[in-house]
Amino acid sequence: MLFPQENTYRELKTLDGIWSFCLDEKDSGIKQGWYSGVRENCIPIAVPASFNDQTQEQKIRDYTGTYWYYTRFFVPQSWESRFVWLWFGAVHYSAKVWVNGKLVITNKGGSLPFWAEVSGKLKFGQENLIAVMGNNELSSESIPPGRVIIEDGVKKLSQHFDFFNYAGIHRPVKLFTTSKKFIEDITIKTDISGSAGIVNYEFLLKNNKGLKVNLKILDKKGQPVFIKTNISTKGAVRIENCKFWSPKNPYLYKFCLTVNDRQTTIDEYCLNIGVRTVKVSGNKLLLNGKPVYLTGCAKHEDFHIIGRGLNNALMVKDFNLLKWSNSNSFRTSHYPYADEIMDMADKLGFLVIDETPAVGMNEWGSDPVFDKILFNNKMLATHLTMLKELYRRDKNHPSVIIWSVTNEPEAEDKRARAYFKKVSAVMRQLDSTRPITAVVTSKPAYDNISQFFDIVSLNKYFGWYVLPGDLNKKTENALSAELDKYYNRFKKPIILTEFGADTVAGMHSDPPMMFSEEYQQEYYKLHGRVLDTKKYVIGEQVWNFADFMTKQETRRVMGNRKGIFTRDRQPKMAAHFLKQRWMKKI
Ligand code: BDP
Repeated sequence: MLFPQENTYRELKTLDGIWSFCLDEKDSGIKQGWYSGVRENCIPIAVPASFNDQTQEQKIRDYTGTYWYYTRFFVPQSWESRFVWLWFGAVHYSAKVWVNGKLVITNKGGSLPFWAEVSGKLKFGQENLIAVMGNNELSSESIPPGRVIIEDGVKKLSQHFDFFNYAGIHRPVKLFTTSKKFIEDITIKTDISGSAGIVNYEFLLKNNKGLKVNLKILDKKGQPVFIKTNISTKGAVRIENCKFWSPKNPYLYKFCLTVNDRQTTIDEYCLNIGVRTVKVSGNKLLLNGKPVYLTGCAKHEDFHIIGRGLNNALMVKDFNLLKWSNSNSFRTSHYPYADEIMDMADKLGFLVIDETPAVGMNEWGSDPVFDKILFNNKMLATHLTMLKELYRRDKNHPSVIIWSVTNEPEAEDKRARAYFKKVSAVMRQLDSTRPITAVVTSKPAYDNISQFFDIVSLNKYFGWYVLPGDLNKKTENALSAELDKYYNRFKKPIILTEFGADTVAGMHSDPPMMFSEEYQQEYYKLHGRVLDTKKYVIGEQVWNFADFMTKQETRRVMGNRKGIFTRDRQPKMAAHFLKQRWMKKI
């Protein structure tokens, strides 16, 4: 299903707002029929947002387990003859949804949309009830994987990633209509031939008997550059003197299909498309045939009170800060971001490394039991499903230039080889038009997985976790040697996808000491000096865009402080330095 859209043939209602929320600590909700009515002890909670930071209850903040959300909504009588769809942008991690007491959706995966056609369950011209049962437990079969442990009768998560396991209805909830015959999917792949753009398209119609489809491609001013009636489900269009999509000119055309049933138009869908190519050639990453160098940040969906929830003002602010800092790219570390963010990246011309939620696939230190469940077949099956779901959702975004299939798995583990051979093969099968990568942090000689990918993406913390407090030649040499070793072994272009230093804003020290703003700035200057000597390095993305919440640990000061912006989006000294540095790089 395509992202919900409103037009003459599709109506749309948002169900965002204040819902009712209850914990189900004993996991007894289903047995007791909680799906058929709002529980008396439920409290108000905002959607979209994580529930964790909305109350004063520690139990709710730190909750691991099953939870329930409810809302009532009105469905107009006029929708009775239509298909009515219920759409969730994302619910972390798994969810079951009931409409008026009837089960309509079961979903797994906390960061991609899911939906169902619910017309048969609705009361038209009346009030209806949605009940959502969510659960934020992670297991050996989930992506990301995790493990639930019980301490003093309370469930806790053994997690292997460094961000708070925020949960709830994180993204918008929508109700929308289509006719019973409708456009279900569109796939666009673009190419360049001289000054012409080639738009290869394919679309899928639901209940397609006797339908005729017309195509119009419109330029930015709404002028048609291509019109054809009665097109087949697959074809190619040539746009002469095409304006290619790039960060400097993120030109979007509108690809509009209309569906006619005899003489009547019954559906329409307009998709923003950008014509561009991405290729790895030798040591270079080519956008529209020209080398491009990535500047920018790895991010998180994270903010005070709303946790991982989508907030439009925050999204706009973040894009403005990225622009301000002369970032031309970001990585959706460590899970797919909201549809709305991807649309904005298309419009504003950002180059996105789009990452699956496969983070924390390592057993570093804390939980030996976890080691046993790593890389099992069920984990692989979920991982492959996530690749497919991510591809299906983001395949048409010109901003998506690289797929990242994982972050920092245990790449030195022998089991990782076969696992990522399969993962890379499936990703390539899904999409041959974009380079693929796996973000690693292993030692170059023991890396079992980078061989399967087009770009080596490295997370390296010299001057922080390695050689802490040292911003001298020793660190500079160690970083330089590590990059060379990686390049010499794999002979592939490298992106430094993470490097950073925890920095408490307002803390100063001269000479620089760890955690001060001066240290972070000098740390980035040192990295800049090394990166500038490496011809095979095609990009740098600092860790992190902004400070973000993590679980409580001795090494975290109310969260991870490696942001170049604070959690409330104010620049630290290093942000000013990077802004100047990146001005010369883009
Ligand atoms: C990297 C992880 C990232 C962490 C970061 C850190 O990819 O998620 O937040 O380290 O420790 O290894 O700050």
